[in-house]
Amino acid sequence: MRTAIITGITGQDGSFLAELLLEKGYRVVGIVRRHSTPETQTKRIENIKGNPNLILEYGDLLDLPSLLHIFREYNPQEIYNLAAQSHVKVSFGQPSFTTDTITTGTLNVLEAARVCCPDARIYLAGSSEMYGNERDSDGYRRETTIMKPVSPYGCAKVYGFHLGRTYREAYGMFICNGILFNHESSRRGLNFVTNKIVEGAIKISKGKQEKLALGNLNATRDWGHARDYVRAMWLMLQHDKPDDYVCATGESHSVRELCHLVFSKLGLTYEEYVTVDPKYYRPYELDDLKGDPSKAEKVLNWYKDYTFESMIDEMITNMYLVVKE
Ligand code: NAP
Ligand code: G4F
Repeated sequence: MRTAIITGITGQDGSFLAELLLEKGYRVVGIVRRHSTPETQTKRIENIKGNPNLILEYGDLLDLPSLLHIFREYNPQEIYNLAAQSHVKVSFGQPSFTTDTITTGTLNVLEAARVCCPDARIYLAGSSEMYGNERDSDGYRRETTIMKPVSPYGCAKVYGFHLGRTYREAYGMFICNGILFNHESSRRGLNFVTNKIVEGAIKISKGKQEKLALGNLNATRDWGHARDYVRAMWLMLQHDKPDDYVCATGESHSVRELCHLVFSKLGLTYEEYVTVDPKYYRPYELDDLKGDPSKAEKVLNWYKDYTFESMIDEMITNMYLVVKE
């Protein structure tokens, strides 16, 4: 039985990845940090918590001894480092914590692996936020596009990316950087724009909320489904050579288009309900994002089950059940 360790298992991606690996017959060890409300912390993995092949261990990316103990005890074949303070706007308000979890956190994971399980294959969660507003002349970002981030979060992710590349070359470790564009689902935190719009529109349609305040409506993003993107993480670690890959849909939509789509599916006109509040603006915005996933499709045979619209449909259906009449 292969063993995989997941940091960030209680997050959106960690929960989908754990499901995928359990289905594939792995023993999954999830690292969970200490919370004062453990009863709500594991909400996203409730459906798999009874699985005998799932083990949860307390640990924190900023606590190197905790990683050393867990890596030594379980001697994993694969490690997926997904833990992070992952909210871009929050990273302007909490730049130190964000930077520490992503930079020192990644360093700790790589060092713990180098000491305890140097042959483990490692996935590092890079982000399209690393590019900032740089893009190729055709508007797409690829593995070769310059990185010039515009947020503390993006800057820290660039460090993690280069650290992964450096450990791969310096120590011959099997390390892959995923450069993932935005990916969403019903498990997305409600302070990210997709689920915030879906929840707001449904509450308005049920008479529970009057208005929805958002920030920049003109920004565009390349939005895919998290279930498709965790499959790409796994595929990267199954390939015979470690490398870096962009995961994206190749399509982008503005926040305004997203509002139109969600509200119109509920029979509403978004202009009547959406207001703009500058408190949701970022000090420095990444205006538009579109990625070219050709390399992952060609080399890893990565495919996507969801379209933008089928993902939004699923999010609306699931949220509709959660928001009480
Ligand atoms: P998420 O839902 O915010 O989950 C983050 C996870 O990290 C949570 O489990 C959180 O634990 C954990 N965590 C935070 N700080 C930690 C620490 N110091 N030690 C241990 N665990 C810690 O994020 P996600 O959307 O699943 O994203 C997964 C990874 O992919 C992140 O690194 C993110 O930056 C990156 N990424 C995401 C996207 C996207 O569109 N989703 C795109 C590109 C890259 P709690 O549950 O206890 O808070
Ligand atoms: O949903 P968002 O907060 O996601 P963002 O900033 O693109 O970051 C996500 O994707 C990255 C990959 O590119 C990940 F690395 C990162 O961890 C995270 O998962 O914002 C999307 C867009 C932005 O342009 C933002 O300015 O929506 C705009 N927006 C407009 N109104 C809003 C709001 N964003 C949020 N969160 N809340 C609003 O009210």
